[in-house]
Amino acid sequence: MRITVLCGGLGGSRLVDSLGRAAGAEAVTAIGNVGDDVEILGLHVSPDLDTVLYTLANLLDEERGWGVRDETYGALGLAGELGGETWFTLGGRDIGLHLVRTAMLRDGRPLSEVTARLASALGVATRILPATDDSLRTIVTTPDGDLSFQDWFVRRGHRDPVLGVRFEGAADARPAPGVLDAIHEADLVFLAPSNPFVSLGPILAVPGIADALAERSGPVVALAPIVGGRALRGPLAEMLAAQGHEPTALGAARLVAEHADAFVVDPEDEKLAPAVAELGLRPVVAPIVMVDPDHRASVGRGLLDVLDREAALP
Ligand code: FO1
Repeated sequence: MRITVLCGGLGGSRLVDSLGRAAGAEAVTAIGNVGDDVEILGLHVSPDLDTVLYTLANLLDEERGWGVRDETYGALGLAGELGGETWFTLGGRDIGLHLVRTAMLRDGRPLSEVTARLASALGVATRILPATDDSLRTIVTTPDGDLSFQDWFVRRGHRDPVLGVRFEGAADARPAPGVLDAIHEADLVFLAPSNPFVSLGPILAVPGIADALAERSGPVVALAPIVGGRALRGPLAEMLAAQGHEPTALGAARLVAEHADAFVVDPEDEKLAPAVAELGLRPVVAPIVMVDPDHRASVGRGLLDVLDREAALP
């Protein structure tokens, strides 16, 4: 069984981990968002790729949902004393990874190759591909003007209402090597329970990726990023409401309906299944809360079993 997951942020990395624990890490390919990438103190940071890397390498600070656990902040502290920017919290071990990534990028290696090398060095068997090796940056439009993603999310604490989102560079971006094949050749493609605006949106904006999903003969299965009216992490519920969408799993389903065949809701949202079906999506009900690493293998197995029973698998 070959599984490909389009993912961003914590929800995405948890799904990749859950499916890897259920089907084997080598069976899974993760296609990650790079719209959040940011240059801090001269270092290239790829937060969403790193959340997948750190989750699978068992290094993630699971409590915070980003960065490495048990970090120390001596490097950032001195950078601050010297007048460097400190609004983006980089721990010492995390900085080690960014140093190596940045050096390899400056040597002219593409982000996809750099990511593969980092994964291999960390003992991660799952293939992690950036959606593109080209520059693509998420820009958030707010009442105070346009902000780069991390300015909006971290520097300003995602308090500004989001009026719209665009992806700078997307029109000229090409899918990274292996991305389209991973979509075409997988038995099963998942759209992770990631924010559809700022995590899945930048991936789907890369020309060729949405077409590859549409051309598949096998199923594309999206997972609800909202359970019981709450996003498990992040500002999705507020973003849905601010843009006139229902802040529920159904509101999120509407945003991915054109790209998916099936939509999985948690048993807590079973009552939304008929409305999901009206969107032309096959509703699937299965536990999808993957917060606790010890529950992830069973969530992954449960998902694959229910999709198998519902004949959504080949
Ligand atoms: N999120 C924060 O809320 N504050 C931070 O200081 C912060 C630092 C950071 C450093 C490395 C990294 O990989 C992620 C980091 N994040 C931080 C998370 C990140 O901004 C977002 O979670 C993602 O971009 C959204 O998917």
